[in-house]
Amino acid sequence: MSAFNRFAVAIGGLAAISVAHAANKPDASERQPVAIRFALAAGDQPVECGHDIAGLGTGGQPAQLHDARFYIAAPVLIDAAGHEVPIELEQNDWQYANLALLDFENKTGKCVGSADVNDTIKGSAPRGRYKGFSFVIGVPSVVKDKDGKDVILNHSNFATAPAPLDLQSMTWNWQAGRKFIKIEVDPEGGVTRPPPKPKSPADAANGAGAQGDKSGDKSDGGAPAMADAPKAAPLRVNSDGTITVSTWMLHLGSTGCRGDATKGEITSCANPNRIPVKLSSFDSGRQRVVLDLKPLFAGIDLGKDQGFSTGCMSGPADPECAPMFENLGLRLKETAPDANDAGQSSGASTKIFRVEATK
Ligand SMILES: [Cu+2]
Repeated sequence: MSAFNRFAVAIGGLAAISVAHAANKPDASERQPVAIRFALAAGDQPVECGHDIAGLGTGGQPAQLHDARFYIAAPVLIDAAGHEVPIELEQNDWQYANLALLDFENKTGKCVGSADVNDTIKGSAPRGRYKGFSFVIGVPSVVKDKDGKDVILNHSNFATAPAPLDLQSMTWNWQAGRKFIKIEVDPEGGVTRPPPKPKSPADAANGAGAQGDKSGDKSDGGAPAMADAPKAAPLRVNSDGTITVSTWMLHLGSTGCRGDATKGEITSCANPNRIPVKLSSFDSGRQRVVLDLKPLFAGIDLGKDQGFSTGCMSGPADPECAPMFENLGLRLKETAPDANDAGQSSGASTKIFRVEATK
């Protein structure tokens, strides 16, 4: 080890100690800027709107990106001693509190959404050397502001929420909160699926926009009700009664939420569906974090959907959510009745992120 490196490690150790004793916050001169880049790929190919993506899922057909956005929270650097040091995020249109939105769709090709993209989180951390990085996929229910007051993040009204929580397209409904991950692809030839079930009279009575207690609506496999309506017209109706639609959708978010979010009651969700991600070896100066669509869609045939949402919208009964949640590293269902561990990390780390050198 060079003298320079020994010096840097010693400084890193001091920084970690001062954080461990966190009583006095290091002043600005003891902090360093942090920028962590993210990328979207399918194996070793970059994924972009308007370009065919090869090799996703078991069907073998190419697919085009339709949407690709996700929220990360609580970004943390890990030093050589294993201490976790929170990154303080800059506050801007992509970052609020300890939350950031990453956006890889630019509204070209088949991509919907907005022209803006964001692939980097920016902030600062105590000066030091760090060897790892961790974060959570998802939007926290509540964070504390500077005065120790609760700020509701997930279950807030997008129309009055600060950016990046102000996007209707990343919202399910007030009670269920945000879509943590929204990844949609259009496979060549479309997605063939059973026709949607006719609504029961009870559903009809509650109206198309019903919220509140409808979030556990079994007609969508338990996904938050109606938030993804209106459904696009099918590309075609097939002679065997199936329909073919254009887009396979992953919408991950909390389900089984209770409490009246419109009254500011903190809503609790049976299935939080937030994913902890830990990259034990990561150098933000030379590497970036890749969300890899190949492991995300492993074991899934994008050309066929067996029921409920086209794709997986976090519904515990949706057939496509079983392999998808396994790939995400989440438990789709409780391990035993009343175990209350559905929607938590399965204990296996998520397969969808990897680290690669920046070019
Ligand atoms: Cu499905």
